[in-house]
Amino acid sequence: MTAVRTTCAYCGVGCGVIATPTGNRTATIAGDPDHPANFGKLCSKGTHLGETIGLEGRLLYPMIGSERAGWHEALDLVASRFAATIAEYGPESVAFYASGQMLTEDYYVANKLMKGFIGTANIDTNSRLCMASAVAAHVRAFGEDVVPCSYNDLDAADLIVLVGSNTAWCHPIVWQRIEAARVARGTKLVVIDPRRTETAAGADLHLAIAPDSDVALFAGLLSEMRSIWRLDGRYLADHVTVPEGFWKGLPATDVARICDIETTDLQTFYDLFADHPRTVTLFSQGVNQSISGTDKANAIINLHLATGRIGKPGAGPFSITGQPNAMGGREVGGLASMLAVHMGFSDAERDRAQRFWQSPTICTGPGLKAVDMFDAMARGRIKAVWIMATNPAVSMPDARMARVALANCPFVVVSDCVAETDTGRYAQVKLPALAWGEKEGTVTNSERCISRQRGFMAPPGDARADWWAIAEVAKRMGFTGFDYPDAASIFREFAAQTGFENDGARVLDISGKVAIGDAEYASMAPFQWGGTSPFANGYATPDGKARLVSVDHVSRVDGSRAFPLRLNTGRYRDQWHSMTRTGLSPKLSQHRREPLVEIHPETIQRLRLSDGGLARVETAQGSSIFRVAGMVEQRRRELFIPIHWTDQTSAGGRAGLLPGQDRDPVSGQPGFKNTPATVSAYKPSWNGFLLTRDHPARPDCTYWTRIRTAGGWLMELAGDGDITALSGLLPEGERVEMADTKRGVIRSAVMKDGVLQAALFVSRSAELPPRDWLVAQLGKAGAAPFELLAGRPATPAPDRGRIICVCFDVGLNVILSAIAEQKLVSIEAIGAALGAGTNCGSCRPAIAALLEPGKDIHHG
Ligand SMILES: Nc1nc2c(c(=O)[nH]1)N[C@H]1C(S)=C(S)[C@@H](COP(=O)(O)OP(=O)(O)OC[C@H]3O[C@@H](n4cnc5c(=O)[nH]c(N)nc54)[C@H](O)[C@@H]3O)O[C@H]1N2
Ligand SMILES: Nc1nc2c(c(=O)[nH]1)N[C@H]1C(S)=C(S)[C@@H](COP(=O)(O)OP(=O)(O)OC[C@H]3O[C@@H](n4cnc5c(=O)[nH]c(N)nc54)[C@H](O)[C@@H]3O)O[C@H]1N2
Ligand code: SF4
Ligand SMILES: [Mo]
Repeated sequence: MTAVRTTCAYCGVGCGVIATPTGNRTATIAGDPDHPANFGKLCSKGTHLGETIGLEGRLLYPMIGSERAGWHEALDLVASRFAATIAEYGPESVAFYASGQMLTEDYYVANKLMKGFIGTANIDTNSRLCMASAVAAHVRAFGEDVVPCSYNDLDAADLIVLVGSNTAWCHPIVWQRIEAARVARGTKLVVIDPRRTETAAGADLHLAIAPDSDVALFAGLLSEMRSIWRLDGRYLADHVTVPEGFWKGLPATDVARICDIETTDLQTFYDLFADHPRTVTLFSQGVNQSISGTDKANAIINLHLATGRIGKPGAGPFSITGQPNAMGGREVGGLASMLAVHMGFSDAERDRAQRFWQSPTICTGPGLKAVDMFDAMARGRIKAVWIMATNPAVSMPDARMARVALANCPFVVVSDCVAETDTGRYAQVKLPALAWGEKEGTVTNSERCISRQRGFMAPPGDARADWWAIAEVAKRMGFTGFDYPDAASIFREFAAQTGFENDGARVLDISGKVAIGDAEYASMAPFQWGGTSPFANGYATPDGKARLVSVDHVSRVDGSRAFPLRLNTGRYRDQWHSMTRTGLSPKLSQHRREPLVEIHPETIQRLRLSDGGLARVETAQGSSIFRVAGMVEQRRRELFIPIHWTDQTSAGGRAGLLPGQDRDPVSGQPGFKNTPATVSAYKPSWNGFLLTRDHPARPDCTYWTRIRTAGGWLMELAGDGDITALSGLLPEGERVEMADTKRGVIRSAVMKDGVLQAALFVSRSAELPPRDWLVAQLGKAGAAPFELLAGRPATPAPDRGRIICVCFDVGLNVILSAIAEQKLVSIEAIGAALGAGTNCGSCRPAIAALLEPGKDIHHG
């Protein structure tokens, strides 16, 4: 079968992928050597896309309640309920909650329907939780939401500053590009992050600043550059408006204290910045997800404007996007705070949009932002909502409140490709969407490069494109202008809108593609809008000048005696959000098997927790149980937890329940990274784990988590009380066991024709056998029953240790002994000896850490 060029399903780097179908829903995946985002490389998530394209767990048919329905019936119901709600309560009583994982074509149709036809701007997206602060900062500084950088600026920079970005894990191919620049031209790297991440570990300088002290840091840096005459007076005079009192408002002293870093480190940062005019400052969620997120982003942009480090090769403030199409959503106008194609809500802009759409009405002003939208549902003001390609019951701040809101909303529609999600449980109607590898359309990556996602598999069941479902509902609501035969026709209309009465006022203009034919769309190569210097002809303000913005450098997150610690949340290298897709991949599930709460060893001791034990993390919003991991990489009194586990995969590890709804006043983006919290030991009366080939049932115990393995599933379990009922988790079959429930021990294995089907280990002491060998036996014959019950082979093979390289299955101990025995001193030498790190390269930072003497390798 023929190879298809498409774009990766995951992050905003937007790597080109070549997928070659090899059978029924199987494909080989390779990087596209011609794609300008990755030139053939793929990270671990992209590399293992092939493990996620089966039909396990897919939503294949529309569902009304718990009944399978036909599309006609489902669409009629959605249209009639929306129409009836609008008729009775007005357009403001309905909403769409969309996502940066929709394609531009899907997003365009959703935005047009809501803002032009239903007539309210109550369409917001998960980008509110992700990019909204960067968007707001761009608009304040540049007059338009345009990222002024491109990836090739990273190749040309002499200094790269990463702020609140775990690039090595979350944008691995951009990270590899940064590494290449460091090798090629000695580019200096500074990482600003409270945690010593793998990104920070290899940097020239890591500033482990106090949470939310970024504004002080960047305002301080700007003040310093001014006092040592490093501002670009010419650039300021020609291209920048400076508000009154701006310079007076900058803090000059106290910066090291506010940031809680050494003055010498601060000075090193100042010196590096002063000495390297070609600077790129790349930022993501440590900046955006803050109650001062917009000010943080503007503090960074201010610095670049005032030093003239923008619009030149190798220089600029670079907000990197999270989702594959976060940028496309911003372009069409999917945020409630934008109208369409980078226009706001002035009379002229609304009139222009209405004439373009030839729509019966137009929204009057901004709509409800995500948190306000869910709040309005909770209060009964939003009575019908359509959620597309996002899982807010997991990902909203104070997820318990989001669930209360969903439960209170009379009509909830959920479009997803997965049948069972935490959000789907609240839906009256579920609509089956096409998934990656089936859908057709475009995405825009972090550097404004638009590229095609192409299908290479037939749509399964009754799944249909999101744009199609939205257009069908629009037609059923009696609206004209939604007769789209295909994605290409929508793309042409979007392209036309970007150029409509634009006359150079907005940088976003792809109207050159208006007349693109179907064949040309089918073969469209990636292209960047705005070029490498999008503001070359002036900024998108009336006077063509950018604006410095006065920022507030005091963090206002208030703790209390009950919650004296700070809770930070974020991502793991090999999982994607609520794990609906990466969770299907055994390879990707090896990197982290449980949700950990990372805590400094001193804090662990002080709070009498046990490293490797369980602990309950609690905030004013809720609590959840995590596995404790002692990490010297954490600041003291700070906690870090991952966002990936859901009700589908665990009873615990639920990050979403913990952050509050406090948000940035300008962007409305929640402060996910700095929540007052506390943590206490949870000491279960027993611990255990279960291995099964069949999809395991939900156990009834206080703590469990489930992940995929090559042979089935691994579940970690812990709880209180009776353990006898746990044997019920095992399937029927020949059982071999060694149970002494009185003493609190169960060791059982279920065999069929000598093949291990399942195994259960429970212990009232904390002692349990290691998992790796047993995991490898699942679904296989060969191990003797006594070996299985012992949890190890009679002649033990050397323990490989935790898997570091998922591509080649190379364990920690294998690498450590190779380093020691073969005297390996570089990542390259390890690669040559073991293969580790030579495929996707995502584990290279972890391997680098093993080469650092004295490094804590326990969880790293
Ligand atoms: N593996 C993987 N990659 C992903 C994703 C995924 O789910 N998994 N999701 C994608 C998406 S949608 C997004 S938005 C991106 C996010 O990409 P990142 O922003 O890189 O990821 P996060 O882990 O959310 O947070 C980044 C860092 O911000 C730090 N931080 C916290 N508070 C502060 C602070 O006050 N100041 C500073 N300077 N730093 C702080 C955290 O310690 C953390 O290390 O990743 C994308 N890529
Ligand atoms: N505490 C905390 N919370 C956070 C964050 C944090 O750092 N900390 N980060 C925030 C950020 S940056 C983000 S981006 C969000 C992400 O949070 P979510 O958007 O809620 O996470 P996903 O798991 O990516 O949800 C996407 C859903 O869409 C489905 N899907 C995939 N493709 C399609 C498609 O083409 N059509 C349809 N209809 N469905 C599809 C998937 O199966 C999945 O169920 O989380 C936010 N929440
Ligand atoms: S960096 Fe990885 S996840 Fe992101 S687009 Fe590229 S291959 Fe996909
Ligand atoms: Mo995101």
